[in-house]
Amino acid sequence: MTARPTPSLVELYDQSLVARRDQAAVEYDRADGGTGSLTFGELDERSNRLAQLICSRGLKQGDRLAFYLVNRIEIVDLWIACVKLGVIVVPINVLYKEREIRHIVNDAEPVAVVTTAAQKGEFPADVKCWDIDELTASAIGMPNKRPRTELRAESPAALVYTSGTTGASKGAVLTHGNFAANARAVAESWKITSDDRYLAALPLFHVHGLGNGIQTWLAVGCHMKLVPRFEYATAAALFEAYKPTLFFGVPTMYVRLLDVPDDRARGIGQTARLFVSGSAPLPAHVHDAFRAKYGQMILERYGMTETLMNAGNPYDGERRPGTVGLPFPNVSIRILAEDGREVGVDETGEVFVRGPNVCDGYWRRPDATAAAFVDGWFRTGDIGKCAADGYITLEGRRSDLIISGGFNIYPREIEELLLEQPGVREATVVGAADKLRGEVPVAYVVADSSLDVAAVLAHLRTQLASFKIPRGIVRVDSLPRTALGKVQKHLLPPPQ
Ligand code: MCA
Ligand code: AMP
Repeated sequence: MTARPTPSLVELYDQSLVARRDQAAVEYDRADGGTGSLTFGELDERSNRLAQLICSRGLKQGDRLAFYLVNRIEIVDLWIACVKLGVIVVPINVLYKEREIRHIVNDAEPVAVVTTAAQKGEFPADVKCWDIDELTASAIGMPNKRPRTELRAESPAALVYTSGTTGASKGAVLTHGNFAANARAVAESWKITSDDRYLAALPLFHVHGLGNGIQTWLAVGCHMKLVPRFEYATAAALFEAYKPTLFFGVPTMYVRLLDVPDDRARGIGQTARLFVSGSAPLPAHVHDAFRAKYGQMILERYGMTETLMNAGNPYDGERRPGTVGLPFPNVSIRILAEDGREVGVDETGEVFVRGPNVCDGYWRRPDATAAAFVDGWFRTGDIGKCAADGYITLEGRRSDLIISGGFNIYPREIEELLLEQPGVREATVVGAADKLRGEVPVAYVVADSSLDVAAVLAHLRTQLASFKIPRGIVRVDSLPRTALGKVQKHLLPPPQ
């Protein structure tokens, strides 16, 4: 399998859209409260019609089209239609507010952002929005004809915004080849076949849900149940009703699933085949508690927006809690010391990655792209070590990135907003440990006595996605700094 050349995504999807056209492909929640279902052939046809519509609106290969939507089947139609056209998809986190959206829209310059009529209000007035319901209704009248596009493994498929090891958010250019290579490696590593039933609860605007979930489903032609989002109050009932064999989640979801009563958890564990965790560290005690309750060892893996999947615990071998396992098929990993020397066994250094999964670089940012690669190896900014038997353990990051519920938070973005507030003289934001979300942001400020904390938080709520809002604003007399003026975040008092 590994020797096969990497195809474009259209070739990969045809193993399902064409070869399995009469098979049930997906079940989803309809707007009227009912359940919808489609075969692979119907998905092929819907995406052909939508592609014709997008084309008739003037988009051509290489143009960008963004979406800002909670999970729904039309994102799948849109994705496949854009893939067939060579149009580059720009997913936007649906929790983002106008300021965060504006940055992505200004940078990616999409022809339009596909959203709902209700959510249009989140957008700057000058951004062209297309209503997804109107788009879907108009597509019905278009011909069921595949667009003719010359696609190769190098053709860009998506621009996914992430901050890498530095501050401002940049678009990682992910190609057809990146997604296809990753889908094959995921399917091979986790033995995913057309017999599987995949429960898709991860948001489709991030590569965990979009890259691993959607691509692997379309590559192998298994069945998928797509839900708007992971709701822990109804999660157990959802598992019992659908009986998935396969579930991909972030650690917060697994912490939530520990609340399910033992007898129900045991039943869910018996019908499932594989639970995968990633996007943030899975605490070893959650791994152990999940095993005791569900009778299933969670498979933890390590990925990144820019590189899709890098490493994972083995399907058949030992799934070692606290580690991210071994490099994925065709992916090479090395760990380097500050001076560029390869470290020895169990020695800590920065993780570098190379392989067909690694993106081409950042959209219109040759400087950031050059800084991200060293001799052809992508620098992840993650700090880790490798045991004698090859298992990799992540120990931290070079940047002060905070990951909360699997969503990334860059302290600098919040710090800059805090410094604009009247009365704030200095500000820093750190990640405080949180049992459920892994980490949550907490701000420390040096401020005048006039500071109105409630007003500051209310202002931040208008500017930032909910997961970025500090859980507390701690007033301090001064921030601990090095002789060079850099804040020593580890010396701050713990939040109360
Ligand atoms: C949360 N909210 C959402 C979603 N998640 N809204 C729409 N879609 C979502 N997926 C909103 C809720 O409506 C609520 O809004 C607020 O966020 C908090 O929700 P709550 O249920 O209380 O939160 P939770 O119990 O902490 O659960 C959140 C979650 C969510 C379901 C675990 O954090 C999540 O979906 N995380 C996945 C992130 C992800 O896919 N990361 C992958 C990045 P309000 O506040 O307005 O009431 S890619 C990556 O990292 C690399 C490649 C890798 O390795 O995979
Ligand atoms: P993102 O840029 O949003 O894709 O986030 C990627 C980052 O998430 C990686 O660089 C890691 O720091 C972190 N990450 C992903 N998977 C894991 C994991 N299993 N354990 C620890 N950190 C992880």
